[in-house]
Amino acid sequence: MQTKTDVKTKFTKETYLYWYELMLLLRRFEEKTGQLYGMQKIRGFCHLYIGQEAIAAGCMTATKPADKFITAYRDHGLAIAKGLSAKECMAELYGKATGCSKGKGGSMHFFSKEHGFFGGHGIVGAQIGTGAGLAFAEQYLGTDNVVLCFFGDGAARQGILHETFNMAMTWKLPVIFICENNMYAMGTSVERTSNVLDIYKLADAYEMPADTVDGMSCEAVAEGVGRAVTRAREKGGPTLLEIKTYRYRGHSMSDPAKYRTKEELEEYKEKDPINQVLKVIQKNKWATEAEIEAINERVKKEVEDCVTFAEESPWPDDSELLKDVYTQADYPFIVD
Ligand SMILES: Cc1ncc(C[n+]2csc(CCOP(=O)(O)OP(=O)(O)O)c2C)c(N)n1
Ligand SMILES: [Mg+2]
Repeated sequence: MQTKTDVKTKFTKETYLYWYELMLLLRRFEEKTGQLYGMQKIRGFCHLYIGQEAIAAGCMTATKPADKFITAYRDHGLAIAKGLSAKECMAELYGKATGCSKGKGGSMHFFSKEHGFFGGHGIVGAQIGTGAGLAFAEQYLGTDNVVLCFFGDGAARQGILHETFNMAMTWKLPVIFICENNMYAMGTSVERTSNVLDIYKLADAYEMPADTVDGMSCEAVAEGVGRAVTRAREKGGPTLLEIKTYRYRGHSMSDPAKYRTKEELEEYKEKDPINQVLKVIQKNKWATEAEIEAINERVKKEVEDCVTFAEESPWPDDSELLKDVYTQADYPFIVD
């Protein structure tokens, strides 16, 4: 039998409770998103993060609010983790004026400069170069902020990765490249896209430090990303982390996911990060069943409230159509 000491970890009770509530919110928000998509309340491209939540939770523990995140189109989880409200995110999914991108971005283009969340990008791999650019800005301005630049296993096969790795290492930019390897790019498995199956090894050609991380474990993510963040903050330059994860749902809302087996999916669900974190809380008696129920109810209400908010919000005004398409940048650039 496992004793109380066996389940002690180096993370605190508060961290586990934070992870539990955050991941539950991400899960319930997206389950609701899936339902609303089926009801045609939400339209257009939409990719769910369900199964990958431990990456968002662990990365939050490893960073500070002034650090920046940038990711691809599977962006709901990282955006909410970074501090965007469920309300402004749901409103964005509805295309309403109160959305985080004023209803003009939709699922793939969540954005909040205020929260240091720089998208939400639909072009596979494009954010790898932009992420290094954000890190260049931090270095140029002399801050100790770092950038977490997320991309998928499919994006790792794009040429921009190599040009960016080369410059990021040359200039020792404060960027952590995080490849969320969920084993598939749409319906194409990693094995079918390259001879190099260990994506972290792509860093070798640039002498960039690299590691693999268990993406179903918040602890492993917080520790692995934490080491890379410390290196970047101390001017040691970039790191490539290959975080091994799994998406429970299809690539997008129209994917029946026939390219993988039920057994493979079940294998990952057994390692579900929300259940893992809940077990640690329960074994350590860090919350009573009533307290856990209160968290569950709080999350349920937050999701209900964000749907009401989105439903009741106005559509963007016609005058918004051509706004925010281009912007005048100050020379050389300002990131405030
Ligand atoms: C440049 C470009 N090529 C192709 C596409 C079409 N596309 C959209 S998602 C995707 C798969 C990317 O998979 P991965 O990087 O593993 O991310 P995941 O969806 O697994 O999170 C592709 C090929 C695109 N959006 N952009
Ligand atoms: Mg993938």
